[in-house]
Amino acid sequence: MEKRIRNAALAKKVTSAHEAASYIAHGMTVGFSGFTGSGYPKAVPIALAELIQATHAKGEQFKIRALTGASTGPELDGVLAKANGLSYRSPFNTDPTCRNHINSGEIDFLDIGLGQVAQYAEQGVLGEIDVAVIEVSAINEDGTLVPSSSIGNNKTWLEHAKKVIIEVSHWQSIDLNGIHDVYYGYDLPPSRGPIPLTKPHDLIGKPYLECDPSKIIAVVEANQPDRNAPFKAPDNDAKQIAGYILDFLTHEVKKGRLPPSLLPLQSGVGNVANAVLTGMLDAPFEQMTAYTEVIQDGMLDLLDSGKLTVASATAFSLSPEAADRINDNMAKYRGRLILRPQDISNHVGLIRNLGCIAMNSLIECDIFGSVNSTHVMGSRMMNGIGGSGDFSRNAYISIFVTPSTAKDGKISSIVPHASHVDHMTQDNDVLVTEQGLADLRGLSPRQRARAIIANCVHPDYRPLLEDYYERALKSSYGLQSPLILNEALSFHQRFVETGSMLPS
Ligand code: 0RQ
Repeated sequence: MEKRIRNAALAKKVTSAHEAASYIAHGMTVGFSGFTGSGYPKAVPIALAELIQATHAKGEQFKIRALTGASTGPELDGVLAKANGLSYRSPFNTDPTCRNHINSGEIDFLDIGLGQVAQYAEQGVLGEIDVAVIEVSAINEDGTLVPSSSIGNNKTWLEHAKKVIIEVSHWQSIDLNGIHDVYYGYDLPPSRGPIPLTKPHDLIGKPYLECDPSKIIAVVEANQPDRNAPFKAPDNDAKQIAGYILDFLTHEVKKGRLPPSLLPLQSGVGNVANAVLTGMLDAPFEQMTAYTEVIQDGMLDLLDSGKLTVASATAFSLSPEAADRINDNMAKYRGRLILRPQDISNHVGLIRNLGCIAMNSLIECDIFGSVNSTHVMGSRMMNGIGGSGDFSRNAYISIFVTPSTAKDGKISSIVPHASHVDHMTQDNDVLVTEQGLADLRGLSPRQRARAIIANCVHPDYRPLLEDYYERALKSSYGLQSPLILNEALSFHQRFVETGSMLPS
C-alpha cells in the first residue's frame, strides 16, 4: 500500500479520531469538507457525535455550527443531527434527520448559493471558523494536501480556520493526485482581477491545497467510503423529459443558435438529470464539454464514450459501481476530469462567459415560470438552492425539469403561484415536464402562462389551471401577470388540508 502521509512533521501528528474530536467544543464553528456525499470526513464527525452525546448525558450543552461545501453523508450530518449536536447549518443538506431538525426549528439553516459561501466566509459574516476538518487523499512530502473526491470550500476553510484537523482517507483513490485545480489568484475586491479560465479544460491553479502547518493540530487516518447512492434506472417520465430536451437542443443547433458540440453543460443532481445525460449518449452531439458542479454517472458514461471531452466540477456524486470504476481508473481521467473549488466551479462570471447550458430540477414552478427549488408548501425545506441559482441566472440557456406531478399525483408541480421563489421568472428560459416543453424565451408573462399550461401541466390539473387563469384574466388588479390574490396559494392550502391538490 502506498504511503499516504509523506510529510514527516505531519506524520507525527497522527492521532485517533476521538483525540482529534476533543479539540472541538460547544459553540464552535466548524468548516467541514464535503460536497454531494463525497469527500467529507467520516471518522472525526462520528467521534464528535459520540462526544456530544456523552456531554449531553452529563447534562451539559454541546452544539456546533457546521459549514460544508454542500451535502455530506450519514457519518457527518446524520450522526451530528441525531446527537442533537447542530445549532446552525449551511449551505446545503440532504440528510433526512438533519432536514427534520431544520424543519422543526431546532437548527438554524442558512440556504445560500454554493458559489457565494466562500465570499461570505471571507467577509467574516459566517463568524470566525474555529476548526476545519478536511478529508484528503494524501499529504505530500512538502505538507501540501491532495484533495479527495470533492474540493468544495476546502481552500476557504483551510485559509480561515484557526485550527485544522486533516482526515486522510485510505478509501479514496491514490491516483486522485493531478485531478484537482485549485486557483489561488482570487483576491478580495478591490484587488480582484479576471480569472484566466476561458474553456472548461483550462488548468489555472495548483493540483493541491495549501495549509499553514502550524495550524494543523491533528491528522487522522480513515477508511470509510463516500456516500455513493445508486441511481434509479430512468423511468418513463425521465426518458420523456430527456427526449424533449434533446429535441430542443437539436433544434437550437439547426437554427444556428448553438454550435454542434453545444456549449458547456451543467447538470443538477437527481435521477432526471442523470437520465438526460444518459440520453445524450445517443444524441447527435460530439466533442461536448461540461462545466458543472457535480460529476454523476451519466457524465462518466459520456466521457467514456468519447462524446464528452472534459468534465469540470467541484465534486463527484456517483453510484457505488461508478465510484469503483472511477477509483480503479482515476489516472486515465487526468486532464478530462477536473475538480475545482466551488467558488470557481460555480462562479457566476465564468458561467456567463462560458455560456453554460444549465439543467436543474425543481420542486414547483408557477404558470409564469417562477421556480421554487427548496420549500415544500412554501415553508418546509427540502435540500437548499444549491448551485441552481448560480447557474440558472447566468446560463446561456437555463432549463428546468420536473415530473408534472409529485406524490402519486396528489401534488401538481405547476401551480398558480409559487409558494416560495428561488429563481424568478426572468431567469428561467425553458420548462420541461413529461407532458412537454415550454420555450419561454422572449415571452411576456401572459404568453408564458399560456405556453406552460398548454405544454407542461398534467391533464388532471390542466382544467383547474385553465379555469384559474381565465378567471384571473377577468378579475386581476392588473393584467401584466394576472393573479387572483386570495386564490393564488389555494392549491397548496388544499393539499395541507386534505392531502391532495385535487378537489375531492
Ligand atoms: O420526494 O424523496 O420523498 O420521494 O422531492 O424529487 O422528483 O425525485 O427529483 O431528486 O431531482 O429532486 C428539487 C428536490 C428535486 C432537487 C429537488 C419530492 C419528491 C421526492 C425528490 P421523496 P424527485 P430530484 C446542482 C443543482 C435544488 C438544488 C439544485 C434539489 C423529492 O433537485 O434539491 O438544483 N434541487 N442543485 O416527491 C412536494 C412538490 C415536490 C415534492 C418533488 N412539488 N411538493 N414534494 N417533491 N416535487 C446540485 C447541487 O446544488 C449540489
